[in-house]
Amino acid sequence: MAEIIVYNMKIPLKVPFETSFGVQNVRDVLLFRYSGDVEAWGESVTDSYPGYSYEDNGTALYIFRTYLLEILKETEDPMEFISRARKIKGHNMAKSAVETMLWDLQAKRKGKSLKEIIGGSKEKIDSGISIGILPMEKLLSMIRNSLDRGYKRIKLKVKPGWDVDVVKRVREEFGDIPLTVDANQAFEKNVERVKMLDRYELLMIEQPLNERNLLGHSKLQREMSTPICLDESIHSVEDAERMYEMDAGRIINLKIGRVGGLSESLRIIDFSRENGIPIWCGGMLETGIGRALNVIVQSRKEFTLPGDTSPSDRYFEKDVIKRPFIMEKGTIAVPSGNGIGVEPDIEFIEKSSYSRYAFRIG
Ligand code: OSB
Ligand code: MG
Repeated sequence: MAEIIVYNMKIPLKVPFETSFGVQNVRDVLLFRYSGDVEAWGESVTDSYPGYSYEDNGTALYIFRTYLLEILKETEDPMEFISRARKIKGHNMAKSAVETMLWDLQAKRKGKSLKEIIGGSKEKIDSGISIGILPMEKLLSMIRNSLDRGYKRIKLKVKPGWDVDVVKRVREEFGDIPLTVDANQAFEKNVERVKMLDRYELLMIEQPLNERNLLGHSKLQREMSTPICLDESIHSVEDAERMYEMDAGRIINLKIGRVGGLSESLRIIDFSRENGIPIWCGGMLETGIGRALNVIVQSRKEFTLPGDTSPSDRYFEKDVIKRPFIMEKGTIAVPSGNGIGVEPDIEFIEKSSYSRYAFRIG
């Protein structure tokens, strides 16, 4: 007998995370646990509010119990699962949570690390920090701290009215540090403001325009020398192909959940390598479970830029895994144990969850 247990739990963030689409003080976490011959885990990168994408924890749970559970009863092979799940439109984050749990399950049954299965070669990965919108003095002190702790790249969230002056001030204060900005689609009506950022030698400008506006990104890219990086626009390898053909972006932010799982992520990684497109791994304020997957995927040699992958204590007082991720000299060690290589603190998860659903599967 095996069962899937789904947990909802709220974990406070140490520092509020404000983006152009809202402020977040608490991470509303959605975890999937396979409990049978082995224990395996997946994290949905959705949250309680559909600000970054249309998916939220409610839709992810609904899609799981209504459609994905039936497919899971037919196959526990991650690639077979995700190919059968294609008939369900969208809901990539829900699919990814289940698919990645199955990758963990399969790797553990084979007694292998997921790193080995995906052909990862690095033992540690470079860490970058994504800092939300904060009052100026707090922002500057957080950047100072992050540089002191060894982060390899600083990313700032921007929105209209919190853009050029902020970047100018940060450049004045810190000189030529590796710096990027992320607009989360907010500049549709303020394209001129984005162009004004071109003189600050940013490594890239992430997602200035609406996720569906590839043409707009392409026009903007022609008028700027700073590379545009796409995040929300990329849901599949086909989207990456269109980005490349249209020159709508020159760098890819890969998020495993957003593209529907590890199988699709590997296709995007291959496409990036074959076409010389720099790729890096984004983050969604994951707990140690989703974080493990992000760290593992970055063990692939194609990831040449630091990701938005901070250690656990940048986000939470206590992570859901027994040995939280730590950073040393701006790097994080890649888990090499079986599966995703982290041990969830089940007692803590059980006691902290505000809801719990169990589904028997066989
Ligand atoms: O756009 O990259 C983004 C977090 C939540 C939603 C969207 C984004 C982010 C981040 C990543 O910037 C932060 C992190 O996980 O450290
Ligand atoms: Mg982003």
